[in-house]
Order: sequence, then structure tokens, then C-alpha cells
Amino acid sequence: MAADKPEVLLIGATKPVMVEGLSPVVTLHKLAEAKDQEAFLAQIAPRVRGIAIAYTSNRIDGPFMSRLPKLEIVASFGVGYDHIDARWAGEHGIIVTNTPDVLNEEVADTALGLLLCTVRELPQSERYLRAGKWPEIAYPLTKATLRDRTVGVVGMGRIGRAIARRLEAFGVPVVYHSRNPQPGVNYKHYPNLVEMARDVDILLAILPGGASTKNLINAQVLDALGPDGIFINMARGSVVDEPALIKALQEKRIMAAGLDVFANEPNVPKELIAMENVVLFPHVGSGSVHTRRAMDQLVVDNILAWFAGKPPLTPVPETPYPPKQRAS
Ligand code: 8YV
Repeated sequence: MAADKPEVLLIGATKPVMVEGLSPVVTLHKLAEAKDQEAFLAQIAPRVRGIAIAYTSNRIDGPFMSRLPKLEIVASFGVGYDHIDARWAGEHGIIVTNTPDVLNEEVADTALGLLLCTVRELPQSERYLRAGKWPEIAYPLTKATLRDRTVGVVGMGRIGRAIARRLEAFGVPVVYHSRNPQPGVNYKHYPNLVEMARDVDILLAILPGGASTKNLINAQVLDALGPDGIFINMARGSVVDEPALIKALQEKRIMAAGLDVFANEPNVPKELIAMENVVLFPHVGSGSVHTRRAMDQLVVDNILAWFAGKPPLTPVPETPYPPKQRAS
């Protein structure tokens, strides 16, 4: 009977994998389809036991979750969950899940693509051909090459390792910065980011967003990277001080940047769009049909496991299983 099904709030786009996977088992309330979202929420709030998030822009914080007294699980799409106050959830007995691993190789592929595009000016040379300039004169030789560069990876988690493996295959030396050395990782570890930036030619950010990493890559780090340095961001816009990055690029204190993420997506600062030495991707790191489907499915599988009385598949560290007793 429908009334016995657990009630789940779907936030974000109505994705077929989620709707088809969840509907047989839960009653799905689609927030995006509500005319008056506030009234809709007020009406279902007392009964909602789960949230499925179809994309990562809505902020799910303590005040929001406390409106849902029966909330047990927030299953979020994406490996990053900086849009959720997971600590608050953990303290209040609510499980948060993300979608790790299924996107590692895709994001690492995109990272290498962005890196090559930025270093070898591939989008610029493509634009040059389309503009009909080739018959006049060949595209200029690129100042940069991957051949003489060391990459400093900022964050050496699962995706960072997949990127580093690819760089090794390219014959490019890798070092990394993270708060602590990662077990089982043999690349040189720098506890100090400025020191690493000084020693490398490319900084590649692939670390979680959120308060603890906000503006980690600041003017000082960019200056340590130096005028031949290239910055690649595959993490979150928040990990870099965006105005400082724009200034460093404009003043040629770094050579170039490749960015898949921005502080205020989907709005990209016009200064970045105006610069020729910057390659800009619209947050497409994991954006293939194949990988997005696997991520959607993992959201579904977490919810299904939970309401079948099983442990969630991929809880985040702040909300270990079994959860605490719910406290409002
Ligand atoms: C998604 C991502 O594109 O997994 C993540 O954390 O950044 C990407 O895979 C993003 O979550 C979409 O909002």
C-alpha cells in the first residue's frame, strides 16, 4: 500500500534513473515540480524520511534538516558533499551518503584533458583554425609543454590517485600536498603547500570543498607557483581565492589556468572569459551519460539499502553507520 512506503524528497532534476529506481519502493516527492516549494515542503515535512539529491547546488544545512523531524538519510549525488552540513547530520543521527569511486576514472580523464588543453593551448588552436587563420600563418608554438614539468597534486584521495597514475604513464613527475601523508602513496609528500608550489610547475587541485579548504590556494600560493606556473582546478571553486587568481593571471604572475569549477557556478567571471591564457570547462568532470548514470544509481542503491533495513553503501565519514539516536 502506497501509504506504507517511506516518503522521500527528491531535490533537483527529475532524473529517470532515480525516479524509476526509487518509485517502486518509496513515495517520491519532487520538489522541483512543486509550484509553491515552501508550501509543498511544509505539507510533507512531518513525513519525510529520506532525501535524494539529484545535483549538488542546493544547500542542505542544519535549519533545513531540522524541519524534517523524521529524516533518516540524505543520499546525495556527487562525490563532493560540501553543500550538506554532514557534521550536523551526524550529530543528529542522520546518515549522509555520496557517490564516490564510480566517477574516479571519468574525472581523472577530464583532468588530464583540461591539463593538456591548458598546457598546449588546444582549445585556442582549435578556435584559430575555425577562424580561418591557419592559411595565413601556422598557429604559434606553445610556450608551455608537459615535457619539462612536475605536477603538484593538491589532495591525494581516490581521484587524485587516478590522476597521478595517468601522469606517471605520461612520464610526468608527481608530488602532492595533503594534510597528512597518504598511506600507500609513494609520491613525495609536502606538508606545506607554499613549498610545494615553489617546487612544481603545475598545481592541480582535486580536494574536497567546504570551510576547511576555502581559499587554500591564495595569492601566496600562486606567487610561489610563479610566472611559468599553471593552475588546474578540478575540485571546487571555493578552494581557490578566485579574485586573487584573476589578478595573478592578469598580472602574468602565473602563466595560465585550466578551470572546471568556479566560485559561483554557473556564473563565470567575465575577466576569466576575456583571458586567452585560461581554459574554461562548465563543470564537466564526471559529465558523461555512463558515469552520471552510475552516480544516479548509487543514490538509488543507498536509499533502497537503507529502507530495506541494511547499512547504507557509501556513508560519508561524518555520519558513520550505525547512526546516533536522532536528536532534534
Ligand atoms: C558533479 C562533482 O558534476 O561529484 C562531484 O563532486 O563535482 C561532479 O561529479 C557535481 O556534483 C554536479 O553538481
